[in-house]
Amino acid sequence: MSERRQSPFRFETAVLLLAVLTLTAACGWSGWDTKMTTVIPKSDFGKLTHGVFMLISWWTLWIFILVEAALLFAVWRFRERPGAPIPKQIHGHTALEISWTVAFAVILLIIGIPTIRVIFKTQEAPAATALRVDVTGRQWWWEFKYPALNVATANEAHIPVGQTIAFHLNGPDVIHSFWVPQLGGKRDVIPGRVNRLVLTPDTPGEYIGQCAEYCGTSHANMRFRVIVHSKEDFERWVAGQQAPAAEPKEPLAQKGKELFGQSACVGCHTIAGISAGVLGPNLTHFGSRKTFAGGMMPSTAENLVTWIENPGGMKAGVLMPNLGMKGEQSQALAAYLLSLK
Ligand code: HEC
Ligand SMILES: [Cu+2]
Repeated sequence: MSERRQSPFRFETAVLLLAVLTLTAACGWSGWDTKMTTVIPKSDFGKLTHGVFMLISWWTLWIFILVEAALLFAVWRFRERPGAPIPKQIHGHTALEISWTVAFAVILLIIGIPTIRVIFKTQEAPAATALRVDVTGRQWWWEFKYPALNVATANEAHIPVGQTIAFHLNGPDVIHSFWVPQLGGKRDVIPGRVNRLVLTPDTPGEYIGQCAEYCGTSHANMRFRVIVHSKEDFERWVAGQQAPAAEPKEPLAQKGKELFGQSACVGCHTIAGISAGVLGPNLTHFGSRKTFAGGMMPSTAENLVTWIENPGGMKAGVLMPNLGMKGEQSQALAAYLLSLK
């Protein structure tokens, strides 16, 4: 053993304490209201699951404090002292044992009953008035279809505030998981089965979603957005999506339209009135979306050119092939796609 005196507060302890203090100081409650938070829910579903989470957190916190306090007290009270006698030795204490067994059984009930209630509540069939959105999780992007509205889009779901939404989740290839931390989830998206997620968003805004079940190379790049609108804004969006594809006005975009119709693009992508491919996202109103490629890339002409010339360079493993488009070809295609508002 070294001669160095061991102080009870070692250097590492001090650093750890400092780190914890810095972290906690940085996050007031508003600091928690981030895009990926689960602790500031913005839907009834999110609030239900958050309620159970907080219930369990508070009970476990109190139990932790109680047990640690008792432990520290015992360590301090019965510490070894020169000349002190050995304390009275006790084996078994029926009353104590019965009472802590009962107390913890009661705590388990307090946690268990609301948990089971929430499990059943969040599995209930949606009301007939719910707006149905069919979600298809694919390697590695999300398709959103609104059967009652005849709207199809990708990676950016739009929904109205205060309206119950029934997401019907389906994945034709492998298992994915639908997760919008502030609104709800995670719910698995499983081939050969339709899972449901029913929620009513209560605050307009843009929420970030992410595939939460490893599904292959670009799993981490399988993001999406849910945009919660006021009723009027939602109706405006729907009207825009139901409109026929825009006719390009600029010569470059017109050239893009021609090229699109003559290329393999039509085999995989739908643009209403031009093509009906289903392997890739519907592009009829591509220009109305802020992002593409699973919510990864801002929809700018520059990004689109890079994508069209080499999709795999932007997104590993991507299922869109490199079709050898170059220079003016890819610029024309990008101009055309962006004109499809
Ligand atoms: C073999 C099928 C296939 C062909 C052919 C194809 N694509 Fe794609 N495309 C896809 C798939 C699959 C995706 C989704 C990729 C991802 O995000 O993981 C995609 C994504 C896109 C996107 C992004 C859409 C979005 O909203 O995220 C654009 C734009 C696009 N393709 C344009 C084109 C153009 C232009 C052509 C022709 C030059 C083309 N594609 C040819 C399958 C194809
Ligand atoms: Cu995934």
